[in-house]
Amino acid sequence: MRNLILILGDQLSRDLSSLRDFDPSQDHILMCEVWEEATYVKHHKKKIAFLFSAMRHFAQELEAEGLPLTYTKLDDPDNSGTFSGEVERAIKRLSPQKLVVTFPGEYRVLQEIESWSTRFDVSVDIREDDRFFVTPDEFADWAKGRKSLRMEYFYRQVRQDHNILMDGDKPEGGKWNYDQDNRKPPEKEMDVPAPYRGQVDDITKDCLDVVADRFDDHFGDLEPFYFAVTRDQALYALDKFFAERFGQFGDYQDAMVQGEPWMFHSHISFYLNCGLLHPREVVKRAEIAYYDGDVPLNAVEGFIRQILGWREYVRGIYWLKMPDYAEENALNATRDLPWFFWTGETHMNCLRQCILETKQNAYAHHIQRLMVLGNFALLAGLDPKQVNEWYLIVYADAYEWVELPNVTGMILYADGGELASKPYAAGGAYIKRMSNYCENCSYKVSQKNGPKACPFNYLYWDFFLRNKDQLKGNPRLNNAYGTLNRMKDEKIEAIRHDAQRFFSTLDD
Ligand code: FAD
Ligand code: DLZ
Ligand code: SF4
Repeated sequence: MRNLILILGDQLSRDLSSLRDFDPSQDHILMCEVWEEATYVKHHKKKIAFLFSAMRHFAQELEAEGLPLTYTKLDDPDNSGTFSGEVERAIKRLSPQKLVVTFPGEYRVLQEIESWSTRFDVSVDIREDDRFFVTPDEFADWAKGRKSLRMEYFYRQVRQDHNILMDGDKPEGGKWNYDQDNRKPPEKEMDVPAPYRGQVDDITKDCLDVVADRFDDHFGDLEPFYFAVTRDQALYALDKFFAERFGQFGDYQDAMVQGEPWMFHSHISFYLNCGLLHPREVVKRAEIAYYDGDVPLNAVEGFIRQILGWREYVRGIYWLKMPDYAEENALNATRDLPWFFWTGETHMNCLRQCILETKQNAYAHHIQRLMVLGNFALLAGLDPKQVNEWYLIVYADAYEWVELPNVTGMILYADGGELASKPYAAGGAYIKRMSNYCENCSYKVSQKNGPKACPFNYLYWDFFLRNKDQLKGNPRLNNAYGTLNRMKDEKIEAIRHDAQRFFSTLDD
């Protein structure tokens, strides 16, 4: 046999680089559900069911095309439980000349793959994952010699290089970034369209049964299950976004409404990240919708910035900085993750809503992840390792390449400012402006101190006090430290006292 092609669970694309020269007469595909991948962190039940079902559907499509394939299910009696074990079994059985795999999404998996040529005495061909616009080497070239690696400059470069949303050599509309127009607070009454709801077929039903049986102790609600699990379904979900939500995506990108977990977001990260949708096609279609006059510029620019900018940028940072990036803890944060991150049992209504929605859907939209959950993790000084593990577990779109920079860099400032120019810290006023959570909270957002005050209000200042030595030199924090310097001693004492009281209840 010529090539054995290993397709990982987040590589479910027919035009994957490892499949490009596939010859059914001499090549063979291997896909496997393995215990180690499902448990190295205890992924949300819905995430496992989603990925197993998407993998099984993809394998079925390849087989229907006549491609020879071995698929190991989780409960196959001979399943070794690891990628290495399954590759070894397949090599023994098929004696391939070469093992081919597309570059994986996690450093941990890359290391494992790189060990196979010596372990199994086989040549291993690791191919570029060209589903991304920018390769890790191209990102490293861009980063070389730069004092700071800001997303905005990277994004402009990629737009130019790929001629996306450009008017000649100028950005469409004259500005690179319409972020200022992406911050409308929610209206009192909002008509949010219903999200995509897929049907559970027999394949998905089997996966739900496996997860219910084997992963009962994992976090999250398994049912109702409604994710797309095939490319056709994912394309339909994308169409639905373009038709029903895209027009308002720009305005309400940062808005949060109690009982509306999906808002005007696209809900395609799960599909992009596992390969059912391709970033290039999504960006192209968004651009066409704008030039057809279907959506305003602030919507299309905001959407494309997330995919072409942030998504590519965090992947670049990940591969540039690993493995050290996973160990970063610039602010020496050591507090344990409070138990309510798993139960939602807190009186802070914003946190409760975001955690319970995460539990139900394996999804929360960006501003919930960043400005509610992330903001709390930052202000409370939670241990980066534990926070990273939580985010990797709970979201169906989470793989380390995208999760780690968002957590370590964007929310925790644990990389000391390599990704974000200042910590994304905010008091309760921000959450009040951008949501209606405060209306149903037992804390008072207008109160700054005391047992009834919104904890974000005093935790905000306590954070800057606690981290003064590391942060005071940052020019973007001059206002915050200026205010602190002018603060009366009694006020500082009250902040510290409230924070201590709050933390003592957390530590209980
Ligand atoms: P939309 O709001 O509709 O955005 C469109 C697409 O842009 C997304 O599908 C996603 O592919 C991309 N995107 C947007 N923001 C980012 C970003 N910051 N980084 C990378 N891609 C982005 N995204 C993940 O895909 N996996 C993760 O594990 C993940 N962890 C996150 C952790 C934290 C702390 C934060 C603040 C953000 C995280 N994100 C992650 C980014 C973002 O929150 C999600 O991509 C987004 O909420 C997915 O929902 P959506 O598809 O409706 O996105
Ligand atoms: C996330 C995940 C899970 C839960 N299970 C599997 C699996 O059984 N088999 C598989 O091939 N991939 C799985 N994945 C996705 C992998 O963790 C992912 O491919 C690697 O982390 C590389 O990004
Ligand atoms: Fe959250 Fe504070 Fe508002 Fe309560 S008052 S919902 S804790 S921001």
